[in-house]
Amino acid sequence: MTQRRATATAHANIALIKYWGKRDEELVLPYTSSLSLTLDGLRTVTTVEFGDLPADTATLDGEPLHGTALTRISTFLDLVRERAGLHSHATVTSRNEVPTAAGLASSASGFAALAGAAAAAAGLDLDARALSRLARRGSGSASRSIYGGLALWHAGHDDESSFAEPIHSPLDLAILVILVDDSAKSVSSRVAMRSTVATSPLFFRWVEDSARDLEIALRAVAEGDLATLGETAEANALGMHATMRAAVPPISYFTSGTQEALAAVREARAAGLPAWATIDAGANVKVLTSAADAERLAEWLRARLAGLTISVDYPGPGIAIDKG
Ligand code: 2P0
Repeated sequence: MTQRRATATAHANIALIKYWGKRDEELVLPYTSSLSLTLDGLRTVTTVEFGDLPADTATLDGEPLHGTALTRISTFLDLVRERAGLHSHATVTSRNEVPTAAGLASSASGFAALAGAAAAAAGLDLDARALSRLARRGSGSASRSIYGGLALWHAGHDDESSFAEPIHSPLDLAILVILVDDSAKSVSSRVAMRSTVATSPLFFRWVEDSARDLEIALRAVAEGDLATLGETAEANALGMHATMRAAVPPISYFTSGTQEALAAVREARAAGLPAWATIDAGANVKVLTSAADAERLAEWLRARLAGLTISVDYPGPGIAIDKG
């Protein structure tokens, strides 16, 4: 058969209102809608080439993938093959480019880039919404990395209604990453989410709070109200981590470094700097601020948290696809 090949580049995103918990594991339908900022810092570049091959193969940063990691890619490629009526296997070559924020390895940029490259290589002509829905099947947060800047992932109720879309705002935002720990996380977010939904008595209370948080955050985004956005984002993230601590057995991604960084962010705020923390499935602390204050805040935090690497990231672009 003729070989079909495409390359896609997608950037990581940080959720300000979080996704945590699936209503449907197969379709990756979340309990909550989420709001994120795509960053320029970390990007994944992925090439997919379908050809006359005995099996799918994949490399990440030059290392061949095996086991669960390869199976997850192959299962995702099956969705693309099914839609394109294609029966051939693929070679997937992927690299993570991390110029600034180490420790931010991201399944969001990874599956967004894989979705874009695989769909284009298979000859599927998908618009951004269809691509967001497809990327969601690989990893929920990848649905948001199709877009640059702020993106809202509507939880929806089925495959069709669960997609992300771009959100416009007068705010010029920035995110600082306080690198507390760059080792791999102890529990994958997929496993941790499942356990939180199944066992945490706080989970459904957080789902309710999250709907209200999203409303407040969207209004703040539209009105250019950074303080309200920041306060809401910080409360939403801390609430998400509280649901995990109440799971059986408890899950905590926080380390003493996380607590120290959180305290420093509170102190920066008390000193009059715009700074609000958010934390994902790991120990690192991300700090929402304005683009105008980002460098000054980074200097302040570096002085307060001597020894920790702090990088500054600005909003990044949506997915770029190169057919050929
Ligand atoms: C988020 N996280 O909204 C949340 C906050 C981590 C904490 O999305 O199982 O890798 O592949 O759909 O997208 C990480 O979860 O999970 C995540 P799957 P994903 O950014």
